[in-house]
Amino acid sequence: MSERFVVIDKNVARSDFAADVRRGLTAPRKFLLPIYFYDALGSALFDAICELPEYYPTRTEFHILQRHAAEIAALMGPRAEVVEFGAGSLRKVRLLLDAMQAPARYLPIDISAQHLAQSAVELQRAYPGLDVQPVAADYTQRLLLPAPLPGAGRRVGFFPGSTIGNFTPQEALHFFVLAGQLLRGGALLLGADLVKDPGVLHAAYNDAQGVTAQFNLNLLARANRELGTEFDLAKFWHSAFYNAPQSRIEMHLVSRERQQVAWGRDRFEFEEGEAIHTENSYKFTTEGLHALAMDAGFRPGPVWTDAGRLFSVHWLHAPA
Ligand code: AVJ
Repeated sequence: MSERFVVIDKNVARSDFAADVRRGLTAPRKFLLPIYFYDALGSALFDAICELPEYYPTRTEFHILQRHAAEIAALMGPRAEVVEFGAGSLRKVRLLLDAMQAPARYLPIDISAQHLAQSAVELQRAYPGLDVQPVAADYTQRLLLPAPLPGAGRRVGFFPGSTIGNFTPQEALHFFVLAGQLLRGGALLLGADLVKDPGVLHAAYNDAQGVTAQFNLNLLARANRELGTEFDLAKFWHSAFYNAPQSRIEMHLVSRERQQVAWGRDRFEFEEGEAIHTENSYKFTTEGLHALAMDAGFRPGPVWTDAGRLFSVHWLHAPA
């Protein structure tokens, strides 16, 4: 399968790194968007994060899915189609496909057609009988999916990894509204990281090997590579802390000194200690997550967690 088999959504938003960097670094409180973490190096660093002893979410979610795959597959029913939001978790969707009764189709949605084509080829090879139909689209915006196949069962959305934690509550609600429209009459299988001991959270985003710091600093390195900014990475440090009132980990890049960073003829000014906010990673309670989903018309179903209550996987019935 090559990229020409990817369905390209009409409105697939061209993300504009240069414009977003300019906007973020000229704002009164500087920020960069976490979507830009994931160039080739950033994606490799994220894969390394997932293997770290301190970073529990990936392996905990995997074990929850593994343990409850049969029950989840029963809820999905025969000939279901899986719509995955993002194309980054082939290992996780395989757990579902292996447990499902005659999965009809797999529709990964991702903004990167190239990334999609790659993972679709891999999955198609492993499941020759499965209809794999990648869709290049921005799932934070309204999009169109191919019509259900004749005789198909339920349409089930799959949004693992607690990627929903990168959204503000308002953006999360918006996501649920859009997903509800795509999954009408079906369901959403969602992974959400849980509120917990701040010490455990702190360790997960401040790993001893410094991989998370590299992942965060790669935003500046990427801007240097792709845009020609002149960030000196040694002059910024990785800061990650739990903001308890907002139930979120915040990541920042903090300037070690007063400095100017050149970008062509432009200069960005930093005070000593001034931060660029690079990510929020919201942590949820089951009640909080259900409240958001219900506001968008979803009806709560089973919730699965691990023994340590670190992570949760939710079955949410889509609006009829
Ligand atoms: C991919 C957004 C779920 O928030 O834990 C990992 C990204 N950032 N370490 C998360 C991330 C720092 C991750 N998500």
